[in-house]
Amino acid sequence: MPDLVLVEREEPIAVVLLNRPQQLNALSDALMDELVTRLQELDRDDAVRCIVLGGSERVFAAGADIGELARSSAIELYYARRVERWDAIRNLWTPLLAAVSGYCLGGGCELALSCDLIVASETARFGQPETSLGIIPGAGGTQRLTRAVGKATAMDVILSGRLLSADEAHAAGLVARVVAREAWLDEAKRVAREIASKGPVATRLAKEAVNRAYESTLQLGLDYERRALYLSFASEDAKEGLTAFTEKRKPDFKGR
Ligand code: CO8
Repeated sequence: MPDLVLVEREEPIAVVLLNRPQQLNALSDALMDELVTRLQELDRDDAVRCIVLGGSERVFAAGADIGELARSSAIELYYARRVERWDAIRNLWTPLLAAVSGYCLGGGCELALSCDLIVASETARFGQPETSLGIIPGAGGTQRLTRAVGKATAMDVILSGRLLSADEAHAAGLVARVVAREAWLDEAKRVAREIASKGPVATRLAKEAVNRAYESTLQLGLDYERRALYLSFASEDAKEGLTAFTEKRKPDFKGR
Protein backbone atom coordinates (compact mmCIF):
# COMPACT_ATOMS: atom_id res chain seq x y z
CA MET A 1 0.00 0.00 0.00
CA PRO A 2 1.54 3.38 -0.94
CA ASP A 3 1.50 6.06 1.74
CA LEU A 4 -1.74 8.01 1.67
CA VAL A 5 0.14 11.05 2.90
CA LEU A 6 3.65 12.11 1.85
CA VAL A 7 5.80 14.09 4.26
CA GLU A 8 8.83 16.13 3.23
CA ARG A 9 10.84 17.89 5.90
CA GLU A 10 12.50 21.09 4.73
CA GLU A 11 13.29 22.57 8.13
CA PRO A 12 12.10 24.90 9.49
CA ILE A 13 9.01 23.90 7.48
CA ALA A 14 7.43 20.57 6.58
CA VAL A 15 5.30 19.76 3.56
CA VAL A 16 2.49 17.21 3.82
CA LEU A 17 0.86 16.10 0.57
CA LEU A 18 -2.36 14.07 0.25
CA ASN A 19 -1.58 11.08 -1.96
CA ARG A 20 -4.63 9.24 -3.36
CA PRO A 21 -4.36 10.49 -6.93
CA GLN A 22 -6.67 7.86 -8.51
CA GLN A 23 -9.50 8.96 -6.19
CA LEU A 24 -8.71 12.68 -6.44
CA ASN A 25 -7.41 12.63 -2.85
CA ALA A 26 -10.83 11.61 -1.50
CA LEU A 27 -10.52 11.72 2.28
CA SER A 28 -11.03 8.11 3.30
CA ASP A 29 -10.97 7.19 6.97
CA ALA A 30 -7.54 5.63 6.48
CA LEU A 31 -6.21 8.78 4.82
CA MET A 32 -7.59 11.02 7.57
CA ASP A 33 -6.10 8.77 10.27
CA GLU A 34 -2.70 8.85 8.56
CA LEU A 35 -2.94 12.61 8.03
CA VAL A 36 -3.79 13.33 11.67
CA THR A 37 -0.99 11.03 12.87
CA ARG A 38 1.62 12.67 10.61
CA LEU A 39 0.49 16.19 11.51
CA GLN A 40 0.60 15.44 15.22
CA GLU A 41 4.14 14.02 14.87
CA LEU A 42 5.28 17.19 13.12
CA ASP A 43 3.45 19.33 15.69
CA ARG A 44 5.53 17.76 18.49
CA ASP A 45 8.78 18.54 16.67
CA ASP A 46 10.29 21.89 17.69
CA ALA A 47 12.37 22.02 14.51
CA VAL A 48 9.18 22.36 12.44
CA ARG A 49 7.78 25.87 12.69
CA CYS A 50 5.17 25.85 9.94
CA ILE A 51 3.45 23.04 8.04
CA VAL A 52 2.20 23.23 4.44
CA LEU A 53 -0.70 20.89 3.63
CA GLY A 54 -1.34 20.33 -0.07
CA GLY A 55 -2.68 17.92 -2.65
CA SER A 56 -1.62 17.79 -6.29
CA GLU A 57 -1.83 20.42 -8.99
CA ARG A 58 -5.13 18.90 -10.21
CA VAL A 59 -6.86 18.52 -6.87
CA PHE A 60 -6.43 19.45 -3.23
CA ALA A 61 -9.16 16.98 -2.25
CA ALA A 62 -12.50 16.07 -3.84
CA GLY A 63 -14.17 15.58 -0.47
CA ALA A 64 -14.85 12.69 1.85
CA ASP A 65 -14.72 9.25 0.24
CA ILE A 66 -18.20 8.93 -1.22
CA GLY A 67 -17.94 5.13 -1.50
CA GLU A 68 -17.23 4.86 2.22
CA LEU A 69 -20.07 7.26 3.04
CA ALA A 70 -22.44 5.24 0.87
CA ARG A 71 -21.63 2.14 2.94
CA SER A 72 -22.00 3.88 6.32
CA SER A 73 -25.07 4.10 8.51
CA ALA A 74 -25.83 7.08 10.74
CA ILE A 75 -25.14 5.09 13.88
CA GLU A 76 -21.82 3.73 12.55
CA LEU A 77 -20.64 7.27 11.78
CA TYR A 78 -21.86 8.46 15.18
CA TYR A 79 -20.11 5.71 17.15
CA ALA A 80 -16.93 5.88 15.10
CA ARG A 81 -16.71 9.63 15.87
CA ARG A 82 -15.28 10.13 12.40
CA VAL A 83 -15.75 13.86 12.26
CA GLU A 84 -14.44 14.35 15.81
CA ARG A 85 -11.09 13.00 14.51
CA TRP A 86 -10.84 16.15 12.39
CA ASP A 87 -10.75 18.33 15.54
CA ALA A 88 -7.13 17.27 16.01
CA ILE A 89 -6.24 19.42 12.99
CA ARG A 90 -7.83 22.53 14.44
CA ASN A 91 -5.98 21.82 17.72
CA LEU A 92 -2.45 21.74 16.26
CA TRP A 93 -0.08 24.34 17.68
CA THR A 94 2.13 24.71 14.65
CA PRO A 95 0.81 27.12 12.01
CA LEU A 96 -0.81 25.08 9.24
CA LEU A 97 -1.03 26.52 5.75
CA ALA A 98 -3.25 24.94 3.08
CA ALA A 99 -1.74 25.05 -0.41
CA VAL A 100 -4.75 24.59 -2.69
CA SER A 101 -4.54 23.87 -6.40
CA GLY A 102 -7.48 22.59 -8.44
CA TYR A 103 -10.60 21.11 -6.87
CA CYS A 104 -11.17 21.75 -3.18
CA LEU A 105 -14.60 20.28 -2.55
CA GLY A 106 -16.78 19.09 0.31
CA GLY A 107 -14.61 17.66 3.08
CA GLY A 108 -11.61 18.95 1.12
CA CYS A 109 -12.87 22.50 1.45
CA GLU A 110 -13.59 21.85 5.13
CA LEU A 111 -10.05 20.55 5.57
CA ALA A 112 -8.64 23.72 3.99
CA LEU A 113 -10.94 25.78 6.23
CA SER A 114 -9.50 23.96 9.27
CA CYS A 115 -6.04 25.26 8.37
CA ASP A 116 -4.82 28.65 9.58
CA LEU A 117 -4.63 30.19 6.13
CA ILE A 118 -5.08 29.23 2.52
CA VAL A 119 -2.70 30.03 -0.33
CA ALA A 120 -4.50 29.17 -3.57
CA SER A 121 -3.41 28.61 -7.13
CA GLU A 122 -5.37 30.61 -9.70
CA THR A 123 -6.82 27.21 -10.73
CA ALA A 124 -8.38 26.51 -7.33
CA ARG A 125 -12.12 25.81 -7.19
CA PHE A 126 -13.86 25.77 -3.81
CA GLY A 127 -17.22 24.16 -3.22
CA GLN A 128 -19.51 22.29 -0.85
CA PRO A 129 -21.46 19.98 -3.18
CA GLU A 130 -22.84 17.75 -0.40
CA THR A 131 -26.50 18.60 -0.99
CA SER A 132 -26.14 17.07 -4.48
CA LEU A 133 -25.52 13.82 -2.62
CA GLY A 134 -28.46 14.30 -0.26
CA ILE A 135 -26.27 15.10 2.75
CA ILE A 136 -24.88 18.32 4.21
CA PRO A 137 -21.34 19.57 4.93
CA GLY A 138 -20.43 17.91 8.22
CA ALA A 139 -16.82 18.74 9.05
CA GLY A 140 -17.41 22.40 9.78
CA GLY A 141 -18.49 23.69 6.35
CA THR A 142 -21.78 25.28 7.35
CA GLN A 143 -20.05 27.10 10.22
CA ARG A 144 -16.50 27.89 9.09
CA LEU A 145 -17.40 28.79 5.51
CA THR A 146 -20.16 31.10 6.77
CA ARG A 147 -17.76 32.84 9.16
CA ALA A 148 -15.13 33.13 6.44
CA VAL A 149 -17.27 34.44 3.57
CA GLY A 150 -20.55 35.59 5.14
CA LYS A 151 -24.07 34.24 4.88
CA ALA A 152 -24.90 35.26 1.30
CA THR A 153 -21.94 33.51 -0.32
CA ALA A 154 -22.05 30.53 2.06
CA MET A 155 -25.74 29.94 1.31
CA ASP A 156 -25.07 30.22 -2.42
CA VAL A 157 -22.15 27.77 -2.32
CA ILE A 158 -23.83 25.27 0.02
CA LEU A 159 -27.37 25.37 -1.38
CA SER A 160 -26.71 25.76 -5.10
CA GLY A 161 -23.42 23.86 -5.28
CA ARG A 162 -21.74 26.77 -7.05
CA LEU A 163 -17.95 26.59 -7.10
CA LEU A 164 -15.94 29.67 -6.16
CA SER A 165 -12.95 30.55 -8.30
CA ALA A 166 -9.69 31.43 -6.57
CA ASP A 167 -10.30 35.14 -7.17
CA GLU A 168 -13.86 34.95 -5.83
CA ALA A 169 -12.64 33.04 -2.78
CA HIS A 170 -9.95 35.66 -2.24
CA ALA A 171 -12.42 38.55 -2.57
CA ALA A 172 -14.80 36.78 -0.18
CA GLY A 173 -12.10 36.32 2.48
CA LEU A 174 -11.66 32.56 2.25
CA VAL A 175 -8.21 32.69 0.67
CA ALA A 176 -5.24 34.72 1.89
CA ARG A 177 -3.21 34.84 -1.35
CA VAL A 178 -3.75 33.76 -4.96
CA VAL A 179 -0.63 32.65 -6.80
CA ALA A 180 0.28 31.58 -10.35
CA ARG A 181 -0.70 28.04 -11.41
CA GLU A 182 2.84 26.75 -11.83
CA ALA A 183 4.05 28.28 -8.54
CA TRP A 184 1.27 27.05 -6.20
CA LEU A 185 3.49 24.90 -3.99
CA ASP A 186 6.65 27.00 -4.14
CA GLU A 187 4.73 30.14 -3.18
CA ALA A 188 3.01 28.32 -0.32
CA LYS A 189 6.42 27.15 0.92
CA ARG A 190 7.74 30.69 0.66
CA VAL A 191 4.88 32.00 2.82
CA ALA A 192 5.47 29.12 5.26
CA ARG A 193 9.17 30.03 5.53
CA GLU A 194 8.18 33.64 6.26
CA ILE A 195 5.93 32.42 9.07
CA ALA A 196 8.64 30.05 10.31
CA SER A 197 11.14 32.91 10.57
CA LYS A 198 9.08 34.66 13.24
CA GLY A 199 9.21 34.04 16.97
CA PRO A 200 7.68 30.56 17.40
CA VAL A 201 6.14 31.24 20.82
CA ALA A 202 4.58 34.46 19.51
CA THR A 203 3.35 32.76 16.35
CA ARG A 204 1.54 30.08 18.33
CA LEU A 205 0.02 32.57 20.74
CA ALA A 206 -1.05 34.83 17.86
CA LYS A 207 -2.62 31.91 16.01
CA GLU A 208 -4.64 30.96 19.07
CA ALA A 209 -5.71 34.57 19.60
CA VAL A 210 -6.90 34.97 15.99
CA ASN A 211 -8.87 31.73 16.34
CA ARG A 212 -10.58 33.26 19.38
CA ALA A 213 -11.77 36.15 17.19
CA TYR A 214 -13.22 33.64 14.79
CA GLU A 215 -14.77 31.37 17.40
CA SER A 216 -15.93 33.54 20.31
CA THR A 217 -17.30 36.96 21.20
CA LEU A 218 -15.25 40.16 20.82
CA GLN A 219 -14.85 40.67 24.57
CA LEU A 220 -13.69 37.09 25.19
CA GLY A 221 -11.29 37.44 22.27
CA LEU A 222 -9.86 40.71 23.59
CA ASP A 223 -9.40 39.19 27.08
CA TYR A 224 -7.64 36.22 25.53
CA GLU A 225 -5.41 38.44 23.40
CA ARG A 226 -4.28 40.48 26.42
CA ARG A 227 -3.30 37.36 28.35
CA ALA A 228 -1.50 35.96 25.33
CA LEU A 229 0.38 39.27 24.94
CA TYR A 230 1.55 39.19 28.57
CA LEU A 231 2.52 35.53 28.18
CA SER A 232 4.57 36.34 25.08
CA PHE A 233 6.68 38.70 27.22
CA ALA A 234 7.65 35.72 29.37
CA SER A 235 9.39 34.07 26.40
CA GLU A 236 13.11 34.28 25.66
CA ASP A 237 12.05 34.92 22.07
CA ALA A 238 10.40 38.21 23.04
CA LYS A 239 13.59 39.40 24.76
CA GLU A 240 15.60 38.31 21.71
CA GLY A 241 13.23 39.86 19.16
CA LEU A 242 12.95 43.20 20.93
CA THR A 243 16.68 43.40 21.68
CA ALA A 244 17.67 42.38 18.14
CA PHE A 245 15.59 45.23 16.73
CA THR A 246 17.26 47.79 19.01
CA GLU A 247 20.68 46.34 18.13
CA LYS A 248 19.83 46.45 14.40
CA ARG A 249 20.45 42.72 13.82
CA LYS A 250 18.35 39.69 12.84
CA PRO A 251 16.75 37.84 15.77
CA ASP A 252 17.83 34.29 16.55
CA PHE A 253 14.63 32.71 17.86
CA LYS A 254 14.86 29.49 19.88
CA GLY A 255 11.17 28.79 20.41
CA ARG A 256 11.56 29.26 24.16
N1 CO8 B 1 -14.93 10.04 -3.18
C1 CO8 B 1 -14.53 8.92 -3.78
N2 CO8 B 1 -14.08 8.88 -5.04
C2 CO8 B 1 -14.01 10.03 -5.73
C3 CO8 B 1 -14.40 11.25 -5.16
C4 CO8 B 1 -14.88 11.24 -3.80
N3 CO8 B 1 -15.24 12.36 -3.15
N4 CO8 B 1 -14.25 12.24 -6.07
C5 CO8 B 1 -13.75 11.64 -7.17
N5 CO8 B 1 -13.61 10.32 -6.97
C6 CO8 B 1 -13.11 9.32 -7.92
C7 CO8 B 1 -14.11 9.04 -9.04
O1 CO8 B 1 -15.07 8.11 -8.60
C8 CO8 B 1 -13.21 8.52 -10.12
O2 CO8 B 1 -12.89 7.18 -9.84
P1 CO8 B 1 -12.87 6.09 -11.06
O3 CO8 B 1 -11.76 6.56 -11.97
O4 CO8 B 1 -12.56 4.81 -10.36
O5 CO8 B 1 -14.21 6.15 -11.71
C9 CO8 B 1 -11.92 9.32 -9.93
O6 CO8 B 1 -11.97 9.83 -8.60
C10 CO8 B 1 -11.82 10.50 -10.88
O7 CO8 B 1 -13.00 11.28 -10.76
P2 CO8 B 1 -13.86 11.81 -12.02
O8 CO8 B 1 -13.78 10.83 -13.12
O9 CO8 B 1 -15.22 12.16 -11.52
O10 CO8 B 1 -13.03 13.12 -12.40
P3 CO8 B 1 -13.56 14.43 -13.13
O11 CO8 B 1 -12.36 15.23 -13.48
O12 CO8 B 1 -14.50 14.08 -14.24
O13 CO8 B 1 -14.43 15.21 -12.03
C11 CO8 B 1 -14.87 16.11 -9.83
C12 CO8 B 1 -13.81 15.76 -10.90
C13 CO8 B 1 -15.75 17.26 -10.35
C14 CO8 B 1 -14.09 16.55 -8.59
C15 CO8 B 1 -15.76 14.88 -9.55
O14 CO8 B 1 -14.91 13.76 -9.30
C16 CO8 B 1 -16.66 15.03 -8.36
O15 CO8 B 1 -17.70 15.69 -8.47
N6 CO8 B 1 -16.31 14.39 -7.21
C17 CO8 B 1 -17.17 14.41 -6.01
C18 CO8 B 1 -17.14 15.73 -5.31
C19 CO8 B 1 -18.06 15.72 -4.12
O16 CO8 B 1 -19.25 15.55 -4.21
N7 CO8 B 1 -17.49 15.91 -2.92
C20 CO8 B 1 -18.22 15.90 -1.66
C21 CO8 B 1 -18.11 14.55 -1.04
S1 CO8 B 1 -19.11 14.37 0.43
C22 CO8 B 1 -18.22 15.16 1.64
O17 CO8 B 1 -17.14 15.61 1.43
C23 CO8 B 1 -18.90 15.22 3.00
C24 CO8 B 1 -17.92 15.56 4.10
C25 CO8 B 1 -18.59 15.21 5.41
C26 CO8 B 1 -17.61 15.17 6.59
C27 CO8 B 1 -16.80 13.89 6.69
C28 CO8 B 1 -17.50 12.79 7.40
C29 CO8 B 1 -16.62 11.60 7.69
